[in-house]
Amino acid sequence: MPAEPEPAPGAARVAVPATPYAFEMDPARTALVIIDMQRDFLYPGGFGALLGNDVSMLLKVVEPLQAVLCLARAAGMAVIHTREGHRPDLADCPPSKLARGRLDTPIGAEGPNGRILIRGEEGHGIIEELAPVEGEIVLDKPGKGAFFATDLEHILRNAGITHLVVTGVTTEVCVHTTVREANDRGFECLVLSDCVGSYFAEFQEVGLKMIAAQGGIFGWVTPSPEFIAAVEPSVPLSAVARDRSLSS
Ligand code: TIU
Repeated sequence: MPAEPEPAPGAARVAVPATPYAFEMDPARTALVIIDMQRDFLYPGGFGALLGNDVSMLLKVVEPLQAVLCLARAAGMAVIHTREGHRPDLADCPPSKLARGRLDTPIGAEGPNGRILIRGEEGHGIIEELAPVEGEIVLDKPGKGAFFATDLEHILRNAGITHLVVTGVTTEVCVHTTVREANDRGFECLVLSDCVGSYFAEFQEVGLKMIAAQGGIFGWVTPSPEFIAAVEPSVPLSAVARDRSLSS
């Protein structure tokens, strides 16, 4: 069995209280992954709404996720934003996905926020509240999982990332698919329960249970205040001072 990699010199090991037991992570080897916080899923007229969903269900994750993003930046964690979407010519969209749902306004059709789920369109963009900043990775993905047909695994391995804190939408679709893909590749995943959202209350509840059941079959689950309280002490004082001066 290869030995677990040692934490980088001076880096703190953090134990986040979680289900089914504490999630131990080193912020220097952990990435915050924010899945598909795009207008197409959160705003009226986008892909999520066209599928018949109540998009307001997802808005509740924005505020807790902003606090987590702020902390991850201060703690020096890698931040990865994903976007589900396709090339304007739809060459990367399987016919099965195009046909699914028998939509009047399918992927690629003109909607109120531009062409549905097409890269470069307004609706495809990440919402302002969680806009990526310089140095953060923005990963375009054609599927539900963030590892399928992307260079995510290569990026994570090159950066020495072993642990993922997974957030975004939707819990039982793109979040679940990504956590399952990550788990099979050996990444340890913590899902923040109030920072992932579903259009269906029952899927949210059961989706989270499925991750942490059976001793953590795919990963760990905890609410964001537990994560923030555990990671905050490892934030360098210089970053705290900078954040205070920015917010005053
Ligand atoms: N429809 C639905 O719940 N989700 C998606 O289509 N994509 C993501 O979850 N991002």
